Amino acid sequence: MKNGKTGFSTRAIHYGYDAADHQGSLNPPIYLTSTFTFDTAEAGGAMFAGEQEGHFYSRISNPTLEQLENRIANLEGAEAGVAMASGMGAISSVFWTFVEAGDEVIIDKTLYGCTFAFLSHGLTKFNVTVKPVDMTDPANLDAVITDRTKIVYFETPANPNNRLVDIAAVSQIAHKAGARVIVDNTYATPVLSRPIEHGADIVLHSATKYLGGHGDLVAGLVAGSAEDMKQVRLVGLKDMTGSVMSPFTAMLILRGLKTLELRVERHCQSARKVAEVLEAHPAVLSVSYPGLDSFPQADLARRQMSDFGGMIPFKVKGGKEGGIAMMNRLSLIQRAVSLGDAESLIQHPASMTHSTYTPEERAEHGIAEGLVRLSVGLETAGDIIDDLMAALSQHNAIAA
Ligand code: 4LM
Repeated sequence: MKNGKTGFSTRAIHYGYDAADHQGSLNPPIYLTSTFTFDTAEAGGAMFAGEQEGHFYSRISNPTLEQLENRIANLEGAEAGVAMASGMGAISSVFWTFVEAGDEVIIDKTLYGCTFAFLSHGLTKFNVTVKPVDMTDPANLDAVITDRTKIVYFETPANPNNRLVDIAAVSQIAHKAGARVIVDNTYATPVLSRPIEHGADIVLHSATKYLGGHGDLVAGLVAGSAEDMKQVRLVGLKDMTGSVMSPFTAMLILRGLKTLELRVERHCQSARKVAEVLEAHPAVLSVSYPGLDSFPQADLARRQMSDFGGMIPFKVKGGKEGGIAMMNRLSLIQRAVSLGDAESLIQHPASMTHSTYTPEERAEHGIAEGLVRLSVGLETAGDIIDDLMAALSQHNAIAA
């Protein structure tokens, strides 16, 4: 099982683990230890000097985390991975590794709210120039990129509006200018899209979402070349953020990965049905789902993704008040942020996940005040649809 040539689920279940090395334990043991003993003082010194391989302190590496890091690297088609305490821990650790004062970073206009806040309102305090551009057209990147640009960063599909970025086209432009391409693959997961295969350098995740998959943990993962991941571990993680994942959390994500492909298939199947029903409903103004023919980037979606995910942003009649009233009438679908869980979740980006943008920034970045965002869960699809239809039928009466 070590050649990486078996199918996705086989690798998600087995890659890099041999029970024979662990007294026959079917599942990897959890190494609950902060530190590791040295055979000799010289051996310890050699590890600190990077001259000898081995674990020496769990902020830097731990065998349970290593298991998970190797597995996500394999699933993303990367050489190596690093586990972090949260998606934001992963994002900030990567940026603190590769940028310094005077550098320039180009980001897509649509990003998860706290990512946008970290980059546009945080990193800029340290004399890093952060330029948001609309990367749905790669020509916009070409127009502003310079030899000072160190990182080109985007999500595809983007949170919350599902806009897509052409990874291959953007990577080509970025690489010509000598910049690293970093993709947040939280929405697509490696089941639906593997950005490194399209030319990206680093891929990262909020593993809190689909990878964990059960709404019971907060975690982040990064994958890329062995050299980049060494830097991320020894600079971003070890010294700049200390954003280390707990071994318990690593075990839960290893468990979640076993069913990742199965779960994502079901999320996609149900989301397609829900998106179609929503689009046909008279109280719904618009639905942005990459699997719908009405989706403006449907061709790119088919080229870059094997299916279209479980996230549905949509607008109902009555703007923000209309959306919020509809949310309050739901009973099965839970009002909560986060996504990728077994439970269907709904939230209002402008007042919740994207309240970190100013209203002017939201207007400029295409994040509508009336948008609601549904994360389609693993419940029976008909029950999710019934809940939405019940809420929308009342909505129709009120909106009329
Ligand atoms: C949410 N999202 O949207 P941690 N990257 C993407 C994300 O959606 C998130 C993060 C990174 C939501 C959280 C409340 C595309 C988070 C940040 O939350 O730090 O694991 O990930 O509902």
